[in-house]
Amino acid sequence: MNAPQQAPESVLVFTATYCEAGNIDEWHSRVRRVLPAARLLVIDDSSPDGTAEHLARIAAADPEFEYIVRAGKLGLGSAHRRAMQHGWDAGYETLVTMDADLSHQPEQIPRLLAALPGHDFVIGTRSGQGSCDYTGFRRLAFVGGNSMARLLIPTGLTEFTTSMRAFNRSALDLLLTTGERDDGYAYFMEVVYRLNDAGLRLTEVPIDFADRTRGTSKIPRAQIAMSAKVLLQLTGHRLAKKYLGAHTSGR
Ligand SMILES: Nc1nc2c(ncn2[C@@H]2O[C@H](COP(=O)(O)OP(=O)(O)O)[C@@H](O)[C@H]2O)c(=O)[nH]1
Ligand SMILES: [Mg+2]
Repeated sequence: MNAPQQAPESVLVFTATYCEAGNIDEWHSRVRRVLPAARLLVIDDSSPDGTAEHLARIAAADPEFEYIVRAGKLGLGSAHRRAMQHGWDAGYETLVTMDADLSHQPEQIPRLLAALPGHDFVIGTRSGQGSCDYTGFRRLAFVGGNSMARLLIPTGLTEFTTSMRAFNRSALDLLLTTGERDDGYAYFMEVVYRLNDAGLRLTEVPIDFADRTRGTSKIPRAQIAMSAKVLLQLTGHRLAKKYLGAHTSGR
């Protein structure tokens, strides 16, 4: 596997947690093994399962680990936005984001870091050389959502929804001024759209996604319908810009 090409201290690795008491210790130790010197950040939304107690224990033992506990379940998109602001303000060159439930493998972070030089944004793709073990409805939503996004928002990417990503400061700067509106999958799709629309350099690397083995999904299924609506709105924005030269916010 390729080694990261940047100084490890310039990398901030972020994950959001909601009820990940069964996963967060393993997430931390596996990320730490891969990036011994990187700064790690977790934003927890007052998980009722005691995730924050695990975070406190990890922080006591690892000086390069920090966590924020927010007052309530404010949502995944807003946790990612907060991490972007945090990474920007603290001057990190690179922000890596991923899920905490070990669906994204910490051992594959170096693939994203290796692809970032020459790009502003890297996403892990579960298509092509990548993989995804979803079955049933989740598989349908994953294949359907990403296929629709590929068709309606041509970026050259095959993945729009997963949160395993790396951003440089140009990407963070752009996203901190655009303010995506939706949470969950729609938020993740819109981030890709905004970066592409602004002419930033996007690329992808294959990742292997394994559905969680501990805990349950926290993202309501209604989010899938919401994502379809947002996808159509973004398509409208793209087409208006292309054919009418409209200055529209896409909202
Ligand atoms: N802080 C925070 N984290 C969340 C929230 N919802 C989900 N997460 C975390 O976001 C990641 C992805 O959520 P998950 O439930 O696994 O979604 P799925 O993989 O699409 O089923 C996990 O690390 C969750 O703990 C939320 O409202 N707030
Ligand atoms: Mg998950």
